[in-house]
Amino acid sequence: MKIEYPFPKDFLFGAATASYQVEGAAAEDGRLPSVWDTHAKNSGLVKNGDTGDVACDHYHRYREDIALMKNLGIGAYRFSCAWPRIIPDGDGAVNQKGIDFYDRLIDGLLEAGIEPWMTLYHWDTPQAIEDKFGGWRSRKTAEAFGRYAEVTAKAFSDRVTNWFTMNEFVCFTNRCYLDAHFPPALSLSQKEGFEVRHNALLAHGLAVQAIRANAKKTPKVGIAENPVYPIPVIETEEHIEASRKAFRAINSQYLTPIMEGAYPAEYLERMGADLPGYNRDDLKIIGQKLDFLGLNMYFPLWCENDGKGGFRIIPFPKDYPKMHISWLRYGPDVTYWGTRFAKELWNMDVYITENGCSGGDDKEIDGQIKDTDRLVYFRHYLRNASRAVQEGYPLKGYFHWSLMDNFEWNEGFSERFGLIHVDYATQKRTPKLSYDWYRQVIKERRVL
Ligand code: GBH
Repeated sequence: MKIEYPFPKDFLFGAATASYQVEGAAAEDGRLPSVWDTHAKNSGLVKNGDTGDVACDHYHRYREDIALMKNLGIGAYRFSCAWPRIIPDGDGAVNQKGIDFYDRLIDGLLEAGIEPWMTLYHWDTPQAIEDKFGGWRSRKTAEAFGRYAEVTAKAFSDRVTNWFTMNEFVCFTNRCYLDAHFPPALSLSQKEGFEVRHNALLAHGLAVQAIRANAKKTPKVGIAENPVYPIPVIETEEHIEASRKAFRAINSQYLTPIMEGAYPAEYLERMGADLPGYNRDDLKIIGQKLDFLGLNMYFPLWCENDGKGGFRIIPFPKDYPKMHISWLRYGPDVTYWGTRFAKELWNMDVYITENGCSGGDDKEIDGQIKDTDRLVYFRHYLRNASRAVQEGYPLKGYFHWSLMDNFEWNEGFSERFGLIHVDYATQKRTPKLSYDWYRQVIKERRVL
């Protein structure tokens, strides 16, 4: 029997980027600094002092990038809109030139037959919002975000149908205000951490409302979240059930309240005396039913039944296989189990909004990077995505992270996640072997 890993005709293949990571043009056409501009310049936490000032210069080279997308054959491009371009000081005047850029980008995509899938927020909060309100420490930031969502919906919803409010809650809440890792790199108290997360969740909910209230065509609204993925060590009912339970429990700070409109009791208990007062009515806004669930999938945690009705996460052994970037453990089954648990727990349609890896990208033959490391990763994560579809789980699409090499946050330009190589000195784009592979996969609609 020949084993195939097919995808149906309506399965959406795409690729993703984010504003601060690719656009550059940081001080152009009225854009004011975001917290990431400030962090890159002043914190000392970004490798080699790299910044997103120029990045891939996508702001000017988007036409060339769209041509590369078209040649790749993707049906959709997931990109993010920069809040500091649209409302540079966060809650004041709208900057028409910022809107004009996304108008050009969206029109260019549509001309090329590529659907624009817009993320409203991929971590680039206007610096003014941090300065005026204390960023996500304040409810005012959530309100300002709601207004920003209204402005973007009014501007783009005649052509954009599919929206993501936020990208990866943990990366702009806990990582920023508790772990001193991303801007503003603070180590606040647990109590303040809860408030930060609550305001961020509320901002998501207000944005969902704003998009639905202002869209010119019926929109589809979701998030692009990066939950933790416990997956069963052995595919037996006892370990599957333990892993499903773990998936809901471990993600109780973000995904579970968004899906269920309530903070799970275990989470509130764990907060104990650190639990601040909060407005319970907000949970109705936070938990509005979404049209789909976007999940960024990179690595799983291996999980087993602990024999006492609970679960146990198994730490990674010392030499567990990983990709180039230190945290990226290899675990291709995550695309299957992430989809399956989202369906079983919450009955949601799923899009994989990010999946990919950085590579050494050090083998070049005849002018092309032969990224067989990325290729083996990609092939096996996609096979598991195909398995989910074939078993009837509602996985509707896949976006590869990333279309091209870009500014990898605190790692600067030292980690390359692209299907397309970018020479930052010349801005020359060169498709890697994995780009050719994905192109063929999309053409044949099966994993090759
Ligand atoms: C995504 O982040 C981002 O959306 C995207 O912008 C980024 O470029 C891409 O993936 C690649 O990183 O706690 O030490 O085990 C992924 C964010 C970073 C979240 C690693 C989990 C685990 C680090 N992930 N993090 S650790």
